[in-house]
Amino acid sequence: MNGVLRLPVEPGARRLILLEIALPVVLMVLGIYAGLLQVLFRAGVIQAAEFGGWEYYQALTLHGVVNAVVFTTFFAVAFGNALVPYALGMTLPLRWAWVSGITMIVGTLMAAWAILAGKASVLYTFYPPLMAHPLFYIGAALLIVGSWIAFFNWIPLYVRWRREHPGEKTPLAVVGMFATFIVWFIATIAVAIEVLVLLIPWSLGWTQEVNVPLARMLFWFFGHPLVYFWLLPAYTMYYTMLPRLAGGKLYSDKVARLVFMLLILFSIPVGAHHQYTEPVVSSGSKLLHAFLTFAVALPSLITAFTIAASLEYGARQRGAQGLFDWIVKQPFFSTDNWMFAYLIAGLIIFIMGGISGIVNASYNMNLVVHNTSWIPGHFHLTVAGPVLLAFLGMSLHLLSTYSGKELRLKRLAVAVPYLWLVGVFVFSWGMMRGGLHGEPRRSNLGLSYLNPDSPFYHPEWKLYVTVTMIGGIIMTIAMLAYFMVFFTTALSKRSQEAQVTFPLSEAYHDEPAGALLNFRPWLIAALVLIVVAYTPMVRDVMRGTFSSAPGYEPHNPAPVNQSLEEEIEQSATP
Ligand code: HAS
Repeated sequence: MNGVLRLPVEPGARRLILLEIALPVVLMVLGIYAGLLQVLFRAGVIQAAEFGGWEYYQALTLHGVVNAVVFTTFFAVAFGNALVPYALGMTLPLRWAWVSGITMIVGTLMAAWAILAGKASVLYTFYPPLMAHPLFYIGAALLIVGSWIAFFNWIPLYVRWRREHPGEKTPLAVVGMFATFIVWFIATIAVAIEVLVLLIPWSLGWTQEVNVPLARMLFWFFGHPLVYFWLLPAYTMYYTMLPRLAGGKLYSDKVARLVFMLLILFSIPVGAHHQYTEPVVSSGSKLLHAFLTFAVALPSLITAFTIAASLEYGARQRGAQGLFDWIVKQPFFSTDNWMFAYLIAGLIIFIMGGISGIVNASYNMNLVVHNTSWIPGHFHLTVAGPVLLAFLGMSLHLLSTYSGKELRLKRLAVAVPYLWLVGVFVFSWGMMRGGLHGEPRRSNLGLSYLNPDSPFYHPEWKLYVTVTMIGGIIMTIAMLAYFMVFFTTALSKRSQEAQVTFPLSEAYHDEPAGALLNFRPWLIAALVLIVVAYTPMVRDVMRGTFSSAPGYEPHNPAPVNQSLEEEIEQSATP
């Protein structure tokens, strides 16, 4: 792209970033295959016994962990390792960057072994009393620690940049990536406590039981900000790159900074909206978290208008007239500008993802949809919408620039996001309609819902599970096309020197940003809000009367630890 700064890449940084992109893409081949099995099973095309040697929950765990946790975390670190030094005009300190990358890889391999060996079929939420092999938890902890090291490695760069550029605004790309990792760091402290204090000692047999409500509260303290950790790198691309790809400028740099700060403020204190149906959480806590959930939707609503204004400005620069001409004048199918397709398709999907999120957040409506297939419908319109497509697009950009290889099969590359868009809309329609008719989110009794022998036999869901399957097949085809583009490019000959370059946008006008220039007040306000929102939750959990449970494996229904059952039997014996 013309006028975009191109910088040479050190060989160490080049190898690291390519590794951090390629490893999760390779694992994703398994993750996508496991997703295809789910839709075929729901529609009754295959039975659970036909999961290619995997057990149902094992395949579902693989699908969620690889696609939603491993791919996203590696991507965010690789993207930050490339973007933060580039935007600051500095080079990445390599020693700690490698320590971070190796820690993440070792952790991922440990967790992958546990899942593939059938010793960690606990899904990506790893709720106790489902129990996994200790290596699964240790691997997850290492993945997190590795990502922290990457973040800590950028901080000295930023501090030096501030010293050398007094009075200048921090580049917006750096604000976006720091917001991502501030949210991630705070959120992962809770899950680190859950894993280190509750789950690892329990899975090693050092403790006999685990406090389930406490573990769930700690998980959701992490689990909701996790979704903004996924979303924020995509927002960084929308604000800092999409306006330029659309031929225009960012409509308001100040509003972009406000959005990032609001996401630091509101992303965390909302975990109870995943626990509306849990009796241990008081209605007061649920109400407070519900209000805060509506607050966290605000930065996304602001984003919708700011990005639309930037797109309109770009199209008018290229001659769009009248009220709606700017919509059709976007470079939807440009092969020179192929990343635009990934970002715009994700945004279109997110309109429906956002609406379904507001439904979930509303207590009364949540009671209708909770634990039904509506919820996977919602999250495929969010994490598998704007997030996945932005990450896929950027992974191709990083692959191409860091390897010095021209992107291959460009037309196919542009088709991928639109094919995915069609697939995910069809899939989510099936899942969400099915959910409204009571189709469960995840349950396995060995037989599909369309099998008359299944205790879950529901012929009226046939339409929904069939539509879901069609959507899932289209999504799989889109991913096969992506893998073709990725691997064909990776295996092609180098055509130029490796370089780092991003199409960073200019702002429409230079606005004073005041309190938005400094992270500190927002960070302090976020910590205060967390204390306000979580003090009553901790009190609720501590007051709960039924708190501990022995371990359980879904495909091995006898509790791993028999003590509670024995206790119940003994107390029943006269
Ligand atoms: Fe969510 C459950 C509420 C956003 C992911 N969510 C989940 C789960 C996941 C997930 C994975 O309140 C399941 C967890 C599990 O396993 O149990 N969610 C919300 C709300 C939002 C929201 C209020 N979710 C996300 C995002 C995710 C994500 C983002 C991933 C990245 N979610 C919930 C709730 C639950 C939940 C409850 C629990 C449900 C239950 O009972 O279990 C909001 O942040 C959404 C705000 C978004 C908007 C949309 C703005 C639109 C934009 C596009 C503009 C388009 C343009 C294009 C400009 C308001 C920015 C123009 C087009 C042209 C052609 C020019």
